[in-house]
Amino acid sequence: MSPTPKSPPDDPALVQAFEARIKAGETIEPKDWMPERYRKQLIRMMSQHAHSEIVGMLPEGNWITRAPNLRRKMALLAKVQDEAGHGLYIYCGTETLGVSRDTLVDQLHAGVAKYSSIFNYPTLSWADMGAIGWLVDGAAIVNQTVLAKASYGPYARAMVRICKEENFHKRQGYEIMATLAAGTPAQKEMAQESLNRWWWPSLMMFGPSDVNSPNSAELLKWRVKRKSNDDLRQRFVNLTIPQGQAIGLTFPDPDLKHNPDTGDWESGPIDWDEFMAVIHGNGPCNRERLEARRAAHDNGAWVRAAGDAYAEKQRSRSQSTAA
Ligand code: FAQ
Repeated sequence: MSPTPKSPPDDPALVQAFEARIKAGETIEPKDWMPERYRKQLIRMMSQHAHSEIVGMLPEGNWITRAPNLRRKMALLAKVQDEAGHGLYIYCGTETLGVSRDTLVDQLHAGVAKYSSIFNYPTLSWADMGAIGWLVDGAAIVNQTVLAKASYGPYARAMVRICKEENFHKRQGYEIMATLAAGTPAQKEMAQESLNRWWWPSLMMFGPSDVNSPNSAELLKWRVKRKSNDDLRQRFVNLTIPQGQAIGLTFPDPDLKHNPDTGDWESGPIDWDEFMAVIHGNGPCNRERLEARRAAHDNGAWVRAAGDAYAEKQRSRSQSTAA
């Protein structure tokens, strides 16, 4: 096999002009010149994000048929559909960088693309629908509100709309948790047990600590990221602890303490070995998630074939009317 051709090095004058635009707070659009490395970093990050939205449908989709009443079922169904929409916006945004959605989806199915660690944990109880909405969507909002100011226009614009929808998701989840926490002792216990399982993985969603985050420096320099992983994690902790306390739940962190000088809630150590295992394919549900995605793709082959046949029919019809 011949080696992949290397892109020519970027012209330093163009790089300088590009960085001046970033510094001036301008937005970069698909047809603008950009360094090859900027394009590659965006494809990496945006495609992982899109895959996360799509794989993220699985843990909650698992509970649609078991929702406790019609109102909950409708809300959960709508939420899971929203996540599919988010995946599609972000795949479209990634396509503006010159890579097709098919290529990205193939990378996911081949196990070479990452998606968020959080979706490799199982959903064991109804309370997990509350914990995911409250914590996972809550963490996504903290991260994505900042990405709505990212230097790449299509990504930033997708985030604005996505964040609006994530806000509903978060409230939907928090309401489930609040209802369970105010219910019978067994319901409250279900909510607490779910918080215990989801708390630490939610903190891991923000990525490795800043000292171990190889991509951050470049992404911060090019204003794709506007805040570091640790800063965003801290913001999420500060916002979330009072919300849990307000509904009478406790956090599974014996070292958690409020620092009156900084105003921060300080957490105990995160288990980075667990995080590494999960992002390298060895979390509790990695294999199951990928198998489910591959099966969904295979089972949808007839829909894609029907879409192609329809498009072909439309094309030949418009050609014959034009002739
Ligand atoms: N999981 O150098 P860094 C959602 C990887 S959407 C897996 O710090 P970076 C909505 C990272 O890719 C959730 N891998 O990386 C929803 C890199 O590996 P690579 C998704 C992770 O890019 C709710 C390596 O570790 N959101 O939840 C994770 O600067 C409910 C080194 O890390 C986004 O994707 C992780 N948690 O910062 C849907 C937001 N963390 O690529 C359904 C956009 C790190 O070099 C239901 N992404 N890695 O092989 C980002 O903001 C960033 O990419 C970070 C990582 C912050 C995730």
